[in-house]
Amino acid sequence: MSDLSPNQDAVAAHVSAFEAALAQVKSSREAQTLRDHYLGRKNSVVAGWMQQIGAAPPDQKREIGRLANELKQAIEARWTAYTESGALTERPADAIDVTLPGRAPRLGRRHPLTLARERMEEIFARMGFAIVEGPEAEDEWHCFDALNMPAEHPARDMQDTLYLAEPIKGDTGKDDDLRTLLRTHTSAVQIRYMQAHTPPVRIIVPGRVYRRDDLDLTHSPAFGQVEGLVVGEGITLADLKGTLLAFAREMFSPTTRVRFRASFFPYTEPSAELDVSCWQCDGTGCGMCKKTGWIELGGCGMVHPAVFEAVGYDAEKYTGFAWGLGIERVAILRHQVSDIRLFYENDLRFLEQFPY
Ligand code: FA5
Repeated sequence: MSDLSPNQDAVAAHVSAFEAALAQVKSSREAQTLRDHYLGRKNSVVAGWMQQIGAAPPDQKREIGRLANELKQAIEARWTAYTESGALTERPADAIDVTLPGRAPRLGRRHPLTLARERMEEIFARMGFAIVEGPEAEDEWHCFDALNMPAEHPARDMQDTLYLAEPIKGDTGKDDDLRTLLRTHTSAVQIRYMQAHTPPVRIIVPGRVYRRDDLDLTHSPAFGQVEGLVVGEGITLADLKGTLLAFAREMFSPTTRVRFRASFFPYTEPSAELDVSCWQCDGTGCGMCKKTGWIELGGCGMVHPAVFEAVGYDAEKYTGFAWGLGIERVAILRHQVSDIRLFYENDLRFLEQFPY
């Protein structure tokens, strides 16, 4: 259309072609291109007509100039009307539409094992226990020797314990030839704490421990424990039982009963397994407690004098008790979870069932 030579009909034809094309454009970029085709400084319809003024015979120069101006003003007027109509302020495809309802962010929540650990911490903290932590990569002296488990003790066997290929030196306070392992229980921290503090001691030690156990319904090679240790003058087995009974009643139900079953740990004497009455059947026997009426929670006992000797405490003067409870075990029982593996699979359908 730019080849129409300047005359009154050509002005009208250009203007209506411009209007028709403008009605069809689909983006601001297309509209701009169309405008430039008519009004651009170079190679546009109007610029082409202006150029013809120079080459035209003198008597036509004026008329061509007038027509070019008329065309320019007509196109400009329509362009101005178009831009002022708001048609150009289209939204880019990826723009945020602030008028849409908001997308609610998914709230995170604490893991059921975290909830169980925090609940245990809270109950013992209220009883006056301090919360202490220790290293997961531990040396064999703190994990075994000092706990009255000599070199030939079966727990030190490669079957049970995960040893690091290279020992971590310098942190043992002992012989640097000691092997480093992933601690098999939180009892190692008892030793570290007693080495650094004099009695009275009243601590709990929550933490992760590692064993060469297979993953099954109730076992995992990595799991959590909450250790407890109380040392002072005149501490008795009755204190141990009272403490764990108070804990169990807070954790599970106000009518929960506890019982001690004779057991063996090299670092406690006497030693016991702590059972709590099944709160689903209240001791009459059900699937949860395997018809026994009782559920095992962990090990405990009175601190062995050999342990006090290892840390330099006077075993004649002080007595104490200790325990180690499995965190997964507590969570399984509290929430009636059928399979420990559910805790590790991160399936939101499972995790979202727990109150946070
Ligand atoms: C101990 O680890 C002792 N150190 C506890 C102790 C501390 C006794 C202080 C006396 C004084 P045991 O190996 O039984 O004991 O483990 C304690 C608890 O950890 C078990 O009752 C169980 O709840 C949990 N547990 C043990 N092995 C696993 C495992 N593979 N997966 C999940 N939980 C486990």
